[in-house]
Amino acid sequence: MAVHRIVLLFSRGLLCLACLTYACTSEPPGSRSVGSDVATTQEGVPNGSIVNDSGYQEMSIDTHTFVEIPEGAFTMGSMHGEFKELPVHDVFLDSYWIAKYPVTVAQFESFVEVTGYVTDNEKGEGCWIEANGIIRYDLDWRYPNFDQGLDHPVICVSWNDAMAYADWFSHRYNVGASLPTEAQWEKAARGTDQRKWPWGNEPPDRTRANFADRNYLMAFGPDQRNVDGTIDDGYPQTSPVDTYDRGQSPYGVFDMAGNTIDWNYDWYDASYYVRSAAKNPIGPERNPIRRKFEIEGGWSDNLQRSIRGGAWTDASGVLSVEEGGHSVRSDMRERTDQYSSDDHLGFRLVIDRIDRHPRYVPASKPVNLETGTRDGPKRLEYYFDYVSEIERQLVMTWGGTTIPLSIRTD
Ligand SMILES: [Ca+2]
Ligand SMILES: [Ca+2]
Repeated sequence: MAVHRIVLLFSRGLLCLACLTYACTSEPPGSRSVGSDVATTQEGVPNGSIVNDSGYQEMSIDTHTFVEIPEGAFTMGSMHGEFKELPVHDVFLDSYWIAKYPVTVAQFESFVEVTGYVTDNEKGEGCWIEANGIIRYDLDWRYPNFDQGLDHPVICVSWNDAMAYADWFSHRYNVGASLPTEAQWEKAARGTDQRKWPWGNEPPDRTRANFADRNYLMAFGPDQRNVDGTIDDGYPQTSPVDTYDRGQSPYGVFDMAGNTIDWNYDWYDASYYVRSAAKNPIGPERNPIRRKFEIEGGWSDNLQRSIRGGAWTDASGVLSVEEGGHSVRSDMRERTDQYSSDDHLGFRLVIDRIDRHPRYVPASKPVNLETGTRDGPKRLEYYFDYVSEIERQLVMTWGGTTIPLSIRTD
């Protein structure tokens, strides 16, 4: 039995525990109870933690490193992006610990070796391969159409897969791990001063982030995502998670801009900021909109989850609306069906004390909304047209005009 480094606690001054082996996993997944073997310093800081170069507490759980984001308010959303980033609003968050890096190929491989876990991709959902603009059913996280080092972020994993990893991690180390809420993610990325990118307001350069740069352009040619061919960030696809030292967030968190876009916990709702809770928001209870897919007939649950931070396939974020939401700006919001997998979509963990919504499992697996290629078939075109219609109406509503939605929201 392997011995692991000391674990953990929940918040400075709160409960803490030294957990040395696999054997301390008797609590159910997601448990917030960590026992009474408190292992803190006089100040309540967990033993084994350090102060990182940015001045924030950092602790290790096995191969995972977490940074403490102190409690307090920050300003979420932006005036320089798309309408779904509005309104700009203040949010108060309790302290939480967010992973310093995305989950790597090596870490996911360990999880699969121990559990035998099979991803949604491998169960038949396939993985979206951006360069080809197509779902591939013969590729998975082990080989997503290009070589990845073990220290690269794992990709071709769904939201369900990411939550399964979080459950396993929670059980194994007796902590309450999950995916970050949108608010937790955004605060960890941009801090409290409304900066556009984790490092500040200077546009991304070769030392800050991995995005669609000259290498991407040479490998795949121009596409609709505004490739910046003047910058060489060193990578046409994913990069090691600790590559961009100068791209760290104010808290010392890596890869919040680019490399892989991160799954967030929240159901995606373009208008959520209008009604978001002021403290510890966790997203809508359910995605409020059910969509009608005439081609399939009947109704399908909307299973879109929020994704944040942009990827190696995305624009630098210097542009605003023209980038279509696909950029590495820290306030950018995007979404993907929780069953789908992409070759530029990964995840990182968070540890907190916030109760989340009950896990939702659809009664029957809805149609795969993104089956097909970028140019067809018809179903995919219809899907994107439909989302655009929703968003256009929201803009008009916010502009002071009440527009009856043509969508049903039963
Ligand atoms: Ca790149
Ligand atoms: Ca990222």
